Amino acid sequence: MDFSGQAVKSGMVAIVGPPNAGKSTLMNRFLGQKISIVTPKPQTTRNRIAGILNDEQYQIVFLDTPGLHQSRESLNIGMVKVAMESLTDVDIVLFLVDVSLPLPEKMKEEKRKELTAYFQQIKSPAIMVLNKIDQIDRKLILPMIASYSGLFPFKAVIPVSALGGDGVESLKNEILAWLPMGPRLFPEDIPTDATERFLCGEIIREKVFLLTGQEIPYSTAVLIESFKEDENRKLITIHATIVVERNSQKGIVIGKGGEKLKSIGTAARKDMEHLLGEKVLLKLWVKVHKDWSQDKRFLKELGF
Ligand SMILES: Nc1nc2c(ncn2[C@@H]2O[C@H](COP(=O)(O)OP(=O)(O)OP(=O)(O)O)[C@@H](O)[C@H]2O)c(=O)[nH]1
Ligand SMILES: [Mg+2]
Repeated sequence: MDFSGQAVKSGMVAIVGPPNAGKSTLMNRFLGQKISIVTPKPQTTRNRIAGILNDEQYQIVFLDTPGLHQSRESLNIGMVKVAMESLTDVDIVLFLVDVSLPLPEKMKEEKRKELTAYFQQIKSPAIMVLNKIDQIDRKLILPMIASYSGLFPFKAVIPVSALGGDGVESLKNEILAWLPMGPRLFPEDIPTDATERFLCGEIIREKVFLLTGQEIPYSTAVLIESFKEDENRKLITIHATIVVERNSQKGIVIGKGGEKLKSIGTAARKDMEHLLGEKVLLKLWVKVHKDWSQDKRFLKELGF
């Protein structure tokens, strides 16, 4: 089907909010496929990633963003900047919070101020999304809606479970009610603006988040060194480097007898094969780039 040129409901919808609120889970749920990586640890997402939902009547370009938080670290400052920019230059803002955490009136003064300061930066119609309602007693939902409605003129406050799917259809209808008419911003057959290379790097990062502890996930970056498909696209060979900040971290990522690196590689390869629909040969290296997260040039390479 060719929808090109036709005016439909079309626009950019930023998904913003504190780390770990479920932003990436929500985007994947809308798309019905995994584009963004998801882990139980905060600050998983580092870049802005578009997920594009097409229908005859609309094209919604969701923008998954890094979690909003306060930090003095160069990498984190870069991540928050990406998210803050998404509060302004979009058609709709979805501000996501985790309802299993304290309500605004129960938050520490400092936290509440931080939250409301983010709201003040919003320049587009905004919808407050109360996520993880599967985690709380249903009776608490109405008072919660009242509580968040009082903080900012949200167009709507919608309770959802990004994980289970509850409320997500209502949220989509609310988005469509506020989306302007216009041409599609992307061809209708691509689910994301991210390259396969980038997504494969993210998959490796996800496995490092899931399979290592303490500071390792936050001290890790992934570089895809080469990405080659053979002629018939029967096999894709990917060479990647896991970059850490210190020698001791390199040892942890590799593990005893290389076991840890092997399990990261196996888990990543499976997801890559699912994403690419082909067999993947994945070769991983671990390299120390001392204090890379403070190195402006390296951060630029990573998109900051
Ligand atoms: N119970 C429950 N868990 C959820 C829900 N949505 C997300 N989660 C979980 O919350 C954790 C964080 O989810 P993410 O989607 O990575 O959160 P995020 O906001 O993208 O996090 P950052 O990228 O780190 O800012 C994961 O363990 C998810 O499975 C939900 O509706 N209910
Ligand atoms: Mg995320």
